[in-house]
Amino acid sequence: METRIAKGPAAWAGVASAVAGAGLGELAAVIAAPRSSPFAAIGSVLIDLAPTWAKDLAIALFGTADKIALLVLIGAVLLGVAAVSGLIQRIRPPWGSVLAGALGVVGIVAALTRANPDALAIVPSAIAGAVGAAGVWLLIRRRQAEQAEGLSRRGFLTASGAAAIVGVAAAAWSAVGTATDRTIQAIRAAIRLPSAQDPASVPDGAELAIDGLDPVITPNRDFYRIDTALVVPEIDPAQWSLRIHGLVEREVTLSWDELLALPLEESVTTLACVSNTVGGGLIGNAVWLGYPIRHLLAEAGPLPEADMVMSRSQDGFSAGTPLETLTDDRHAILAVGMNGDPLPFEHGFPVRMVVPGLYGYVSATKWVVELEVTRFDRARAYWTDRGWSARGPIKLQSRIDVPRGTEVPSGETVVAGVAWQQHVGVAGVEVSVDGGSWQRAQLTSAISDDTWVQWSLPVVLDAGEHTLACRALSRRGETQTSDTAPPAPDGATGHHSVRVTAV
Ligand SMILES: Nc1nc2c(c(=O)[nH]1)N[C@H]1C(S)=C(S)[C@@H](COP(=O)(O)O)O[C@H]1N2
Ligand SMILES: [Mo]
Repeated sequence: METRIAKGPAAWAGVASAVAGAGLGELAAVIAAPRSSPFAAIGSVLIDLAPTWAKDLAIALFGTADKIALLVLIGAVLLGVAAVSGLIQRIRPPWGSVLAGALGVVGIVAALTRANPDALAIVPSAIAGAVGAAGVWLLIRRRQAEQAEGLSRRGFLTASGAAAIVGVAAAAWSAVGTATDRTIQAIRAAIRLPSAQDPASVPDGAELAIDGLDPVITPNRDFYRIDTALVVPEIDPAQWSLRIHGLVEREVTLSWDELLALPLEESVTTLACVSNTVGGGLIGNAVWLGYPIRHLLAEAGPLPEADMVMSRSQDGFSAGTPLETLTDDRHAILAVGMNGDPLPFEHGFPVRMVVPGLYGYVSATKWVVELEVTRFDRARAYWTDRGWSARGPIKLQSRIDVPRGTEVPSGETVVAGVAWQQHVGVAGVEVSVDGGSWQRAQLTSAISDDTWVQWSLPVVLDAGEHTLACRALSRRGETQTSDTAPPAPDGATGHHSVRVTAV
C-alpha cells in the first residue's frame, strides 16, 4: 500500500515548480513578448480592476513604490497558491497540476486583455503554466516513487532544487535582459530637440533661496510620477504616430518627424495630481517644449456638437479633456521636451499632453497616440469609469514647506511654501499662527498664472508648540476654502497646517 508523502515536500514541490515556471515565463517575455510578462500582465489587470479605495490606500502606504508593492503581493500570492497546488497534487492528482496550469491561464487571459497586445502575448504565461504544471506532477511522482522504494529524499531534493535555481536564474537573466535592452534608450539619448521659437524664462525674483522649500522648477529626477503603467512603455519615436479622429471634418495623423518639424514653443506649466492630499507632493513644475494642440485640432476641424477630446496612450490609459481647454489660447501642448531634455520614459516619451489648469488624470496623457474628438455624454475616460469626476479643474491650494516637522529656534522664523491654481493664478497667501488672524505673506514673482508661486513670511514664535496654517487667494478673488474634502472624486480641499516646536 502506498503511503502519502509528507506535506512539507509536497508544498515545496509546488513552490519550486512555480518558481521555475514564473522565471522561464519572464525570460520568454523578454525574448518574445516584452509587454506580456506574466507578472506585468497580471499586475496591470489588477491595477485596472482595483477599486479607488485600494488605489488610494496603495499610494498612501507605499507612495511611488506602490508598483513594487504590487509585484511583491503577486509573488506572495503565487507562492501561496503554488504550495497549495503541491498539497493538492499529493492527495488528488492531477488537480494540483491543474491548479498550477490554471495560474498560467490567468496570465494568458491577462496578457490578451491589455491594450495593443504583443503578437506572441500568450507565450510567456503558456510556458509558465506548462512548466509549473509539469513540475509539480513530476516532482511529486518522484518523491512518491522514492518513498515506495524506501529511498532517501536526495533525488527529489536535487530535482526540486534544480527547478528553483533554474527559475531564479531565468528571472535574474530576464531582469538583466530588460535593463540592457538599450536600443530605445540610445535612440532617446541621441535626440537633439529643436529649440523653441520663444524660449521660456524664469523671472528674477521667482525663486527664494530657502532650504527645504521646493524649487520653482522641479528637476526631472524629482518630478512626481503617477500612472497605471506597471512596465513603462518604451516607444521608438520612428514607430510613433498620433491620430486625430472622431467628430472632425478630416482625420489628421502626425509622425514624430512631422511633429519636430513644426514650430515648437516653450511653456512653463505646473502639473498636479488629483490624488494629492493637502500638503502633499504630487505636484511639480517644468519647462515643457511642445506644439499647441489647438493648431492640430484646427486642421482636423472639430464638428459643432463636439465638447471633449479623449486622448489615449499606447498602454490603454485615457483622459477626457474639455474641448475648449484645448482650443483656447492657453499652452495646451503635445510635449516632447521636459526641462531641456527629451521626455523621460516615465514621463511619457516620446510625446505627452500638458494642459494648464486641469489635473493630470483628465489632461496629461503620457505616451499619447490618439486624440478622439467626441462628447462627454458619449465617452468615459479611464478614471471617470472608476468614480472620479469627468471634469477636473485644479482647485486653489497652498502648502507650507518650511518649517516642517521638527524644532525651530524661538524668536523670528521664516514660514515658506508654494501656492497654485493653474490658469487662474495666485494673488496672495496668508498665514495664521495658532489660529490667530491671517497675515499676508510675501509672494515671489510668478512665472505665469499657469505655474505655482513661492511665498514666505517671517513670524515670531515663543518657546513651545505652535500650529502654522496657510491659505491662498486667487486672482479670481476667491479665498482657499477651509472645508476639508478627500482627493476623490475631484481633488482635496482644506488648509495645510503644520505643528512645530519652538525651543
Ligand atoms: N498613459 C498615462 N498617462 C497618464 C497617466 C497614466 O496612468 N497613464 N496618469 C495621469 C495622471 S493621474 C497624472 S497626475 C499625470 C502625472 O504625470 P507625471 O507622472 O509625469 O508627473 O499623468 C497623467 N497621464
Ligand atoms: Mo493624477
